Amino acid sequence: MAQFQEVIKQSSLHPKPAGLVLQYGTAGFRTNANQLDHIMFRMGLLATLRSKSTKATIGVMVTASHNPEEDNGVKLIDPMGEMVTPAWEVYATQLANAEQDDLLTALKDIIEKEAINMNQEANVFVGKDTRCSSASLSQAVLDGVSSLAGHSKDYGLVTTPQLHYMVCCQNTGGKYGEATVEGYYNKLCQAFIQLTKNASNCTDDQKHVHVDGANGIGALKVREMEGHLKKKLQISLFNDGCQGKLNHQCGADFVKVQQKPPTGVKINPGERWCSFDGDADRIVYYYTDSEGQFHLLDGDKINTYYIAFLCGYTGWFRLEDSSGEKGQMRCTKTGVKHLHHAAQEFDIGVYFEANGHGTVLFSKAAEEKIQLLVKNPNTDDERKRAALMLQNTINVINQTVGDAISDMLLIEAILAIKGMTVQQWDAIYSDLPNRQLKVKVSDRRVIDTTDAERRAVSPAGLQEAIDSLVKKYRQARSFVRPSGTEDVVRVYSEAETQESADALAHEVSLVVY
Ligand code: 16G
Ligand code: ZN
Repeated sequence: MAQFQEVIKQSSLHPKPAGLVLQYGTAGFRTNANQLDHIMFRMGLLATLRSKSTKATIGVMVTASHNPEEDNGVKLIDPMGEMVTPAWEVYATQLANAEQDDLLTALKDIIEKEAINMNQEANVFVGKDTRCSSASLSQAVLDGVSSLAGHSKDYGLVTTPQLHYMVCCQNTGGKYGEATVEGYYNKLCQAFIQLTKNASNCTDDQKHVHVDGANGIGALKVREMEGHLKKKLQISLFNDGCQGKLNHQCGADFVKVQQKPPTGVKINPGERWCSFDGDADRIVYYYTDSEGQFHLLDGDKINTYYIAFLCGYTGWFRLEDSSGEKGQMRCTKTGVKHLHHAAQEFDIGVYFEANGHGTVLFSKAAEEKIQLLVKNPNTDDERKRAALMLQNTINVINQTVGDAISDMLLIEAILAIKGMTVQQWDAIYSDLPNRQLKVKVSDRRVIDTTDAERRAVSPAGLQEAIDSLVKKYRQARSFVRPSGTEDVVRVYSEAETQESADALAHEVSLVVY
């Protein structure tokens, strides 16, 4: 068929190394950049098929997030800006691993299974992070799209959440916003400025945040955005990519896992700091106290802070689930797609991973209710104020996915509105001391878990062994699970003291090994 001639021709320029097998993991393909050219080309093909199948624009983001500079990766974005649906993750793996001569068969297999009309138009948005390898790899994606006669728009350097946002804007006919980076800044920054009008007597210190950009795309985009904030927020940017290496000794993952500030920055007591990861979809906050002690505010602290803030206003609208309950907690497996899915079931769903990835989702019904109250001339002042507060919160938040820039703006706005310091936010509750370790094993897939990855069901005896170790310590818990992004097993432990948490993590890692 003529339509596949171009695929054959182009794919020979992006050949697959024979025998190489890669999996579409928790957040797409991710490995050393020099193994990814054929994967990128093929994800261009797959995104084109997905676009034809959904009759909507699909996104392809070239990034390896918090991984080292040498790595790269790719994630597919579905029409509403969410992560691609699991059935298509399976296709992604099949297409990626088909040997060169079997590529057309694999492609046709998907076309047949999904009954795709190949005459349907296809549109694909492509974005990339600042890695050296991203330029040629995103070109490979574009080649894949064009070889199936799909249309593409190359957004160039954008954060992952920005690309999610563009896809959602495009597919909602502009209702979510304008599908441009400028439109993104305007929407978020205007909402931030509106929100902070509710902050009385904000001091200069309160308006000042220090950002560790992980030497990545987030740093670039914060610089671009700054002017839109009209001096309502002062940002001191560190690790802006001019000198340092991406994610090296800096960034949200480093700070969260090491529980210490980025290397080489001086944090004065009282200063408020945050770190982004390499594609700016995660954020963590921190500060040091007058004794020089480091304090981390991770995804859990952000989550609870958002909930406390929102609860202050939602009471006015009777936003509750059908069972009549005001609030509910759910746990899911690791990975944004699982959390996002669970949060969609609520009028207002707030989700975060401890690593700093999270956002707030508002149901259509909740948004409409809030809008009605804002517009209704009979709404009394107090209600109107609350409704406006929620409306601006909706506009500052990137509902498609966790977004370091958007989360930073909302956190900064809440701190300003509440007149709170980062220390006061931190004091809302205390975390138990905890430790995360990774363990190299010969085959991590032998570990299978249940109960949102909190209990191991195989290998036999593992959970019992963990249980008996946990019993040795006070206020202790420990979980193990295979990583979805690295060839390791993750061990988490917490206990009454740091020494106990460390010892427990160590002992559990010996059992896993
Ligand atoms: C990916 C996920 C993140 C998850 C992490 C776990 C997305 C966008 N990102 O980075 O949510 O926490 O994987 O990795 O889904 P791990 O299984 O190696 O700990
Ligand atoms: Zn990331």
